[in-house]
Amino acid sequence: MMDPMRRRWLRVLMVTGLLAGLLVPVGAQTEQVVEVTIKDFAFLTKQAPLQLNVPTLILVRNTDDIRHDFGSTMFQRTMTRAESGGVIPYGRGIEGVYLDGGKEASLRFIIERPGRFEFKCSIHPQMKGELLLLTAGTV
Ligand SMILES: [Cu+2]
Repeated sequence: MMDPMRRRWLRVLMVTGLLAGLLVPVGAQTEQVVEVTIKDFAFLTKQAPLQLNVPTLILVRNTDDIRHDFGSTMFQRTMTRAESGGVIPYGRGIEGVYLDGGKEASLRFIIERPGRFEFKCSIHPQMKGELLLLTAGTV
């Protein structure tokens, strides 16, 4: 038989553990991933609405034969880690990444402020897209 004092402590520990689990923000452990495919001079996106203050990874895949660019003014005010063709710029003020035909690139950052997340290809001005952000009302 377990003495009541000890049982009570176990219970306290269990509850504390559960609470700790709940209090850890999801964003501290996971990344929200957005896949963007470039095909026939267009951006195709697959995503759930992006949450603010959660690490975000955008994976861009260029399936065309020619060079494109994935750029957004969002990166200019956000610390961003980009990776494309072995080049890994990091910091604020990154405009975007260039992708040669058949290549992939990734961008990691945290969206800290609400607003529209629009992106474009600077080489082909008709190529534009937008990512959905959760608005304050839906959080
Ligand atoms: Cu382009």
